[in-house]
Parts: sequence; structure tokens; C-alpha cells
Amino acid sequence: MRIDIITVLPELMQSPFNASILHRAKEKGLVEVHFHNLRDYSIGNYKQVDDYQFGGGAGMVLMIEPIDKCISKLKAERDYDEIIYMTPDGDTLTQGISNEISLKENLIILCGHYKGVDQRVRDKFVTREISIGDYVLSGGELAAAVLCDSVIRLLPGVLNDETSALTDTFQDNLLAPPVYTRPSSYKGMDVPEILLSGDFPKIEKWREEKALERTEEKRPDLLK
Ligand code: 6GU
Repeated sequence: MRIDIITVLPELMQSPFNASILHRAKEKGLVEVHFHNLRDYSIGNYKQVDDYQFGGGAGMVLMIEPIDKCISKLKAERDYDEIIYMTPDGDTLTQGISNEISLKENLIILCGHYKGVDQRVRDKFVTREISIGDYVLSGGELAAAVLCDSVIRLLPGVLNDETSALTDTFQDNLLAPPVYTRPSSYKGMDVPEILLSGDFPKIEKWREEKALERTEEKRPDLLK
């Protein structure tokens, strides 16, 4: 997979990609992430990328021309499966959307900023709009990093057996069951007997029950 991220703040984005699982995915050659500073595609001598909105109102809007220049350059180099715009009014990210996106080859992710981008960018270039939840961030960068993390960890070969995505919370619309590690008894708090029994079919059944119980208690909406 190749991901091209267009942003006015590349510095804000790079560190999550240089640690842990995302770093390993890059090292293994399973993903390439490229950052494009919108200012490098700015117009005029002032490196302008945003302007006041027509009709008045507070807040700046990212201009269409630098975004067009950047996207056009990328599209001339390869085909893209999706051009994703990160915006609080997009579709709320779910595991299902991440699963779907993880099957794509080449992605462009455009990060909104200030009041967002000129609507014509959304109308003409963008194929999908994603939000990471009902709260407002200063820009789309952290949301893009969240999206990339959730997608990259699903790419075949990124996770090993111990970190397998198959048993994650949300993967079957269920929360994950409780987990324990050593010691089996700590200050009078004991690990459920069954987990120490070695009876794996029974343990599996227990985990399914606990996952369902936890989901009923904390997120009954997932079961509907
Ligand atoms: Cl994608 N962008 C911004 N600015 N805020 C958000 C968001 C995105 N998702 C949730 N809040």
C-alpha cells in the first residue's frame, strides 16, 4: 500500500509513523507513507495556501489551486483508488471502513485545516470523506494518523500471531473479552480458573461469553 498525505503541517504527522507497528510495517516494505507540504504547491510570493471565504465569515479556507497542483502531480505518477478528505462532517470511521480501505493499493489523504477546503475540491477530487468522531480537532492531521494506524495494522504481514487483528475489539461487532497475565494471584485477586485449565475449547467458549457480556453491558448499540 502507498499513502500520500497532503497537509499544511507535515511536522505534526510524522512521529506516529516512526514508532512501533507503523514503523515495522514501513521497514518490512508493506506500506510507503509520503508527506506533501501544501505550501510547496502554493501560489504567489507569499506561499499562500488559504484565503478568506466568499460571502464573509470568520476563518480561512484552503484554496483549490495548490490542492489541485499537488493532486494532479500525484495522479500523473500513478492511479489512486481513493482520495480521502479528513473532515468532522465526514462519515464516522468504523472498523468496517478501515477493513475496506485496507484492501486498496494507493491512497491520497487530504487533511483539512481552518474552516476546511474550498467546496469545489470536495465536489471534484474527493472520493470519500471521513471523520474520527463527534468532536472538533484543530486540523485533519491527527485524524489522518488515526485512520492510517487503523488501516496499516490490518495489512497482511504487519501484525504477527500475538498481535493478530482477528481478536480485536470491534472486529465482529463485539468488544474483546477480559485478558490476564502473570501472576495468577495478586494480593487476593485471582485470575479466572478456566484460563489456567488448559481446556482450550472451554476457554474459547468462555471468551465468547465474556465478549458478549461486556458488549451488552458497555455497548449494546453494537448488537443491534
Ligand atoms: Cl477528520 N478533522 C477535524 N478537524 N476534526 C475532527 C475530525 C477530522 N474528526 C473528528 N474531529
